[in-house]
Amino acid sequence: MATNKTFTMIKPDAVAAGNIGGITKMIEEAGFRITAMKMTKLSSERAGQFYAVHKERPFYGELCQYMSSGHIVAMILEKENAVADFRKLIGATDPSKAEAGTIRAIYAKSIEANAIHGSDSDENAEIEGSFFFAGTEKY
Ligand code: RTP
Ligand code: MG
Repeated sequence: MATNKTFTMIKPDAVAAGNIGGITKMIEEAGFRITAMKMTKLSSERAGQFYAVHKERPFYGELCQYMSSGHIVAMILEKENAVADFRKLIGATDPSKAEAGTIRAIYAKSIEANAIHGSDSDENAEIEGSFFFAGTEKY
């Protein structure tokens, strides 16, 4: 059954470019409610744990390096049909293929430095939210 929560992370390229405000504005205007929010940094090891599903992929090493290159902003979001609606709002992984008006079409720099993450299932939204937020931080 679909839940109403998803997890997102504004990636280092977008934080460094000063786009936290622009991106969170788009998220809120699309009807998502931010219920937990944290600015932090990932070590390369923790970035590797977060993206462990990609550990056999050729881009894994670079991805870990990139994701630990600067601050990120982690958020838990609520909305009906949150996971699917949020993936639609962020657009395709490769910004050159992302639909106009999506967050990646507007803010991503490349297929790797693509501004934002969005969970791909309800199960992963729960796992990823718990990766960053303790139970008492998730209201
Ligand atoms: P995400 O998990 O970050 O929301 O992105 P996604 O589902 O759209 O894409 P995924 O296939 O899960 O890839 C995770 C992240 O790895 C980087 N990537 N680099 N160099 C490359 O070919 C490549 N492909 C993927 C991106 O940062 C991508 O978002
Ligand atoms: Mg993914």
